Amino acid sequence: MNIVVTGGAGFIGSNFIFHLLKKYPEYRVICVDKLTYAGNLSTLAPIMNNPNFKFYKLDICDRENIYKMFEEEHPDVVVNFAAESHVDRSIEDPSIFLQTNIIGTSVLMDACRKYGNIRYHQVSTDEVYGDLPLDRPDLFFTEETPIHTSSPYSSSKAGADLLVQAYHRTFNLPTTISRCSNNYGPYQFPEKLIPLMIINCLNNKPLPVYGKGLNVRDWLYVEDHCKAIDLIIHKGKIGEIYNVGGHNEMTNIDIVKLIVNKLGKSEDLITYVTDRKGHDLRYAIDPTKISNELGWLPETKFKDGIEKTIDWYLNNKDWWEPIISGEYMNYYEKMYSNR
Ligand code: NAD
Ligand code: TDX
Repeated sequence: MNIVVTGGAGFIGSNFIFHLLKKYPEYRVICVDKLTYAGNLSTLAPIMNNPNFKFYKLDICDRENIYKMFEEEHPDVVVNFAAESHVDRSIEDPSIFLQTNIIGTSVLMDACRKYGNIRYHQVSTDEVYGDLPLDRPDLFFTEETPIHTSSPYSSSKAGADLLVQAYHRTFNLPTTISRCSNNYGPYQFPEKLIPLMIINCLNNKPLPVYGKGLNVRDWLYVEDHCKAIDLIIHKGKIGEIYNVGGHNEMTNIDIVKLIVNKLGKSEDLITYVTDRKGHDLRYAIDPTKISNELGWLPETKFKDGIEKTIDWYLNNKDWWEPIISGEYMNYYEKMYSNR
């Protein structure tokens, strides 16, 4: 089996490639990544010489070269992780989100149609459902929850999801979509909550909590997300959407305090800053469908996953130090100074 994984130099895509190469040594994995600020080739260094792995530095919007890659590689399955993925950046400048997340998705699906109706999986997000109120813990996102987006990021992901459903209905393209909650684990870019807080703690820098820190996210260890996608591409029903989440809701402030305490730092580092515009209050996934139909269950408890993640950042400074000393510093200054 030849599997094209787009966005494989990013956080979840790289974890998914490691998962595939380990579990299916007979598969060929072809990674396509533009290497934006969020893509990191050093993540893939240990597998670059694996004969079952190939890397293409390529933009998913580049139709001509995407078609060439399909002609060379004959994929059986395409799993699309490639995206602009950070909500705060989408608020600063939405345009690249529309380009990569919507146009890129259509280019990949056109290639799938052109080269033999190839199986296509879209990695989407629970953010397409908008948010839930904080005072209704009985409510969860199901696959039937209407799309109702808040940020340019989530709108672009929702636009892509609608296109995927349209390509399935109109062209009979064999598609599936997964909508997962917040992931955490190794190789996550330090602009996202958990790695940002771990790294700032280690550097004794202020910990910028948006608003009052009471927004709720539903955290899932990245390996559990990878296992869910593995099940969907092998056993999922064509044309379907699967929600993925582990019923692990926490407020942001509780996450930050937990990290501070695990690292033996002072809570005085916590600094409340101006809230994110349009900030979603609560995400909470109902994963009943994927559990009942495909037997998926989250395996890593948050208390173990967060320990593994903190240990990973402690032991892999070589991975993140070059990131935070480069262009990221300009981003950080722009986002957080005088906030
Ligand atoms: P990430 O930002 O860490 O990685 C994205 C990768 O895509 C990077 O390697 C980047 O270089 C690449 N990329 C960006 N634009 C590209 C383009 N035009 N062509 C080719 N490659 C391009 O993101 P992530 O957190 O790993 O998220 C992966 C996917 O999962 C995204 O589609 C995201 O919407 C979705 N998702 C993420 C989470 C989460 O908590 N991180 C949760 C649910 C869904
Ligand atoms: O410095 C911060 N301070 C803070 O309070 C940052 C970076 C975040 N936050 C808050 C905002 C959110 O309520 O923490 C929460 C999590 O923020 P992010 O890590 O930016 O994630 P989120 O906006 O929830 O989106 C993530 O989950 C869904 C991913 O980035 C998306 O790609 C995914 O689709």
